[in-house]
Amino acid sequence: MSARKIGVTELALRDAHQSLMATRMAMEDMVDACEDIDQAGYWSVECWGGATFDACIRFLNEDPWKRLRTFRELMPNSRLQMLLRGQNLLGYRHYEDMVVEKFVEKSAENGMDVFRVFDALNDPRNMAKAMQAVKDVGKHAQGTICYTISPVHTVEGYIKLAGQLIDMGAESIALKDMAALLQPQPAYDIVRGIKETYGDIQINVHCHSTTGVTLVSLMKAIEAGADVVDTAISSMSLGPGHNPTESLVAMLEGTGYETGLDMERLLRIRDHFAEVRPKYAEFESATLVDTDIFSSQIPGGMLSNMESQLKAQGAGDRIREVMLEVPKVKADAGHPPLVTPSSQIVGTQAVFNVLMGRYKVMTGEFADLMLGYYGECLGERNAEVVEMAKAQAKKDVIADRPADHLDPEWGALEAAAAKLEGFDGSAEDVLTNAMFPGVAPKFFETRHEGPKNVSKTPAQLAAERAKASGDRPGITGPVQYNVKIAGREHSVSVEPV
Ligand code: PYR
Repeated sequence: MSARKIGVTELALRDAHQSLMATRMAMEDMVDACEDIDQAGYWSVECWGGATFDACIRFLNEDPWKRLRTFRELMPNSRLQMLLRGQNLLGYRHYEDMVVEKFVEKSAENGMDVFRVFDALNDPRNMAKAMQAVKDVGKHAQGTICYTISPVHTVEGYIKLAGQLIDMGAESIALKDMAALLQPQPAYDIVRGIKETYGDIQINVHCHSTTGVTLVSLMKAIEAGADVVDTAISSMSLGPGHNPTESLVAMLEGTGYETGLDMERLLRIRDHFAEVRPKYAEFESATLVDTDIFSSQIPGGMLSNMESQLKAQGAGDRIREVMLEVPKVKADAGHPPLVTPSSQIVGTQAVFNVLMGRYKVMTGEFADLMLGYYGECLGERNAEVVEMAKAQAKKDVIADRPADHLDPEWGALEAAAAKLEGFDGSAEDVLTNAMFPGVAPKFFETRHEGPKNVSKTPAQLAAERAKASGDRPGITGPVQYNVKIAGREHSVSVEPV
């Protein structure tokens, strides 16, 4: 009997560098790998969306729309895939429906094929418009289940959500595990349950690797019928990132499943990123494996955010207290999964609670979360905290779709962009400014200077570290040391690199 083909989505060009190196990878460090990626036989190549758009204009002086067009040109044979935050697009607030339609239309026009649409609260109403817009432009609409663990989240609940996404017209379902919480057995049960309930809908499984258990989860999901799994080439994998593509290929040998990926191409892609990754070392987290996440449920990116907020307040030593506060805040909010933007909203409120007393000061975003302005969570919200949110925000609770409270805004967004120096008159620029009004004006002004590469060679990093620690600069010849090993003196000479 021939092996069942398992599709693979390669993450190196988006989520891998978002998770490993704070989304800083410059386009020039990716282009040389594109031909091999295009020819390796992936089901899709995730290369856009999530935080990459923000990082392009905030840190890299790079036009994200141009990045997409370049990927399209360099990978003509591949399905290009993006992560879309439902009604939030690639920003952090809800946009009115016409803006959602424009964004999807322009993304498709610039080369996008597969839209993985998610909502941080798993509220289908926040995904419906984006999914419809994707279908309207004839592209692949992938509905997403964000996986979390809580007293209100069950296998049956996830299966029911899959049904709602299918009713919305999803061409495939993504099971998205952004915090590496998806253990092998629930991976099996959810995938099996969806297949048994709804027949042969395509299921894509996305796991991070931080807890160390999820390569096994991918195997169990495949045994349960998953069709496509997400991995990152080994030199861009593990830690807060994802499982290695080559390990998946090797794991499947002799199992009756195969990826059909071209190993020679994979090795070339691996070698390319093995050269690139060390240049971004200063952006990497030290975490390799962390099983505390099963209790704290704090994804890696969220932890580093909270650490920097605490440090800015001179309270860097209070991170443990904040980590204990996060699950309480999450429960008060009705157990939302922690993913952009709920992870930032819950994390920042946990920091405020620790520094100022529980809910003494609420962020506007947390009050909105408690009052329904981000949508509905599966769990009940803490009624006492809802009352505090009403009093602090001077707003009422809403129960209908949050975007229904927004007035048409495309005209105003066009007018706002038209006033900016460097605005190129395109709908793409209007969208860039709509999503990042605090960053886009400066980017439009400096765009003509071209992209910036913020990476550093290992030698540059070593020199900077030496300077910061007050080492003598300019050592050019060997340095002689006397070292004692097992009581005997040895003289060693160390050459600078
Ligand atoms: C993002 O929204 O950027 C994620 O990667 C979840």
